[in-house]
Amino acid sequence: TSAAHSIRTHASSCTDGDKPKVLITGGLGQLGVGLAKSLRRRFGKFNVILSDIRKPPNHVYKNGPFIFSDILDYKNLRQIVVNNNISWLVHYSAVLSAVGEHNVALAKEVNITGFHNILDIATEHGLRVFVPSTISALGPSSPKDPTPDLCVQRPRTIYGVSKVHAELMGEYYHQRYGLDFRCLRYPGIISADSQPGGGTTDYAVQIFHAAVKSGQFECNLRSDTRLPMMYIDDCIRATMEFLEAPEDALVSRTYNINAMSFTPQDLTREIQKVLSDFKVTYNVDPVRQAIADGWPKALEDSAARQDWGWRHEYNLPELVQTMLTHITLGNK
Ligand code: AKB
Repeated sequence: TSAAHSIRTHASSCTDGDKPKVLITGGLGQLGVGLAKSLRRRFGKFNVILSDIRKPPNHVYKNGPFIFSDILDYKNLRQIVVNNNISWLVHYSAVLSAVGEHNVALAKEVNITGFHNILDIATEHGLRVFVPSTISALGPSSPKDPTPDLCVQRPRTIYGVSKVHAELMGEYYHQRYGLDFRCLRYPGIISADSQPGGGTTDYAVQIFHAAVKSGQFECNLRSDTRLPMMYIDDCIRATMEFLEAPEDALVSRTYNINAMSFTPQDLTREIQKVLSDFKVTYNVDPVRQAIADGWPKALEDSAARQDWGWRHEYNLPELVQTMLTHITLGNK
């Protein structure tokens, strides 16, 4: 499409002078290190700062700047943005769906109060701000297969409520104050080198490690629970392309992105094509199952494909091959 073409033209015309300075919050979660790696390849090692409230493993320090940042500390966040001349902020700090249901007060503080700090600082300093929403922003009364960009959103988790809040607040700040707010609704993300923390889709990462390590896995969702999923490389590329999309290509500020959908049973069968002795048993966690039952089965993402050229590369067979190869090689 012409929009996709203009993104590529824009991206390849980035000169040294207009390279963004990027801050990633929640950088030690499932996605931060991978996104930092891609952003550094594109904009230079020192133009991308990873941050979190925990001390990272040594290799994270070696690969580029890492600093302490607490999104609940407004002054600290503002100082970082000012001292480092930050122009793009990728906001990955969040308490995920399952953990959020066990600690609503913490989820509310991090996901809502913390996000308010991000919004205010981004508006005050004219930053481009990227915040992921997810399938969690939909609920039992949303259309499920597929879920359009615009529809009923009545999630029943604090995590989902906070994601709807983020979508709406970001869009409001965009139209009210001109904030360059960008938001993608991610499916469950599957990665080999990084672990998710406390989500409902986590089984789809853990199953690969168990398959390689012990040949058996106890799944905490029912075998027929169909959810939208995406391999991390697709997620990072989507985020990079969306971050770099010219403002005039963006008809909307919140887009669905979709790749594949599968159930634990589909995933097990695909893994068994490679590891024929792999066995899965089921011990359903009622909290996670109730969450998953309210989520979409697939996201309708034609607007993302049309407006800024999104396309996924990994379907289930490629995902399984790639995950098993990475994990097997990583264990050697
Ligand atoms: C979770 O399961 O909570 C996350 C998500 C889909 O937002 N992975």
